Amino acid sequence: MAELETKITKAIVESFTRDFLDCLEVDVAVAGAGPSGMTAAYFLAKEGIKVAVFERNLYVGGGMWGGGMLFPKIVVQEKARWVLDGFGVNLAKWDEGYFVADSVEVVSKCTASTLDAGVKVWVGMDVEDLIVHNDRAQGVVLNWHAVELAGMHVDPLALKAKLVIDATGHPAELVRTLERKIPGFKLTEDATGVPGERSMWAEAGEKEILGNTREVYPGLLVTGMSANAVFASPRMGAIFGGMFLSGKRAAELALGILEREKKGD
Ligand code: 48F
Repeated sequence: MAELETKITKAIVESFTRDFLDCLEVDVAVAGAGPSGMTAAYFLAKEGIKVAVFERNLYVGGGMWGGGMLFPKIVVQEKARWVLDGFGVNLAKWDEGYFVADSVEVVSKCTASTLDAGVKVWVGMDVEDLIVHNDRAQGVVLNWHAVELAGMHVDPLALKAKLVIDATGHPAELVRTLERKIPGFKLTEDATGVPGERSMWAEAGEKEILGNTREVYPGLLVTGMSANAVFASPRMGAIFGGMFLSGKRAAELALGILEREKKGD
């Protein structure tokens, strides 16, 4: 009696538990499944790095679905084209140096490539804090987004990561959490806190984002709009090349750090 029902339940609970336990120790934990976080995860996994992405929504893609003002189109510039080509996205030439893609296709193919590269993506989970020991990020603190929304008092769970990437977009949530919790937290010598992104200037925002993609605290890197928010660079609106290139840059930086730590430097 009721055998199929319990079989389904067992399949879900056991496979979830197995996968979650497998993620208790990862090389890199990424908060946010928008373009920058997914791209960072993709390039890391391609190098054999164990990566898990945590996304609070029940769907991935961040700000890509809505293109610009709900017109579901993604604009990228020539220098970022190779990333989308790598995901197998069809790009239509728009003007000299600019291309347009369908946002549903970009999200779907970017996600498929990332999963195929071996990244584990968790949805419905908030990264609500970091594990910080001895002035270094050591992992992420997780709770169900539904719990956060309901305002229920439920303690989180946590998992260990050698590096964490804040790809939470415009709010730069992980960096702001550190700012709130670590007395004297400073991004740079001359900065007193997290200033937030500046008003729109597409060209400057796209130009500055790669330099802003950095390790901002031992063990914590920023990518995408989070990088521009923490270094007071402009937002750029619905052009996405910088997001993909910033994700790639974050992956390169993370690889370098992991490599140095492995050698014991
Ligand atoms: O916002 P989002 O797409 O960030 P991004 O990768 O790309 C920005 C562009 O979409 C666009 C733009 C283009 O020029 O400016 O806005 O920088 O993706 C961020 C994802 O992180 C999730 C959020 O739901 C979104 O899907 N997120 C935010 N905070 C958390 C989180 C958190 N604390 N835990 C888990 N997920």
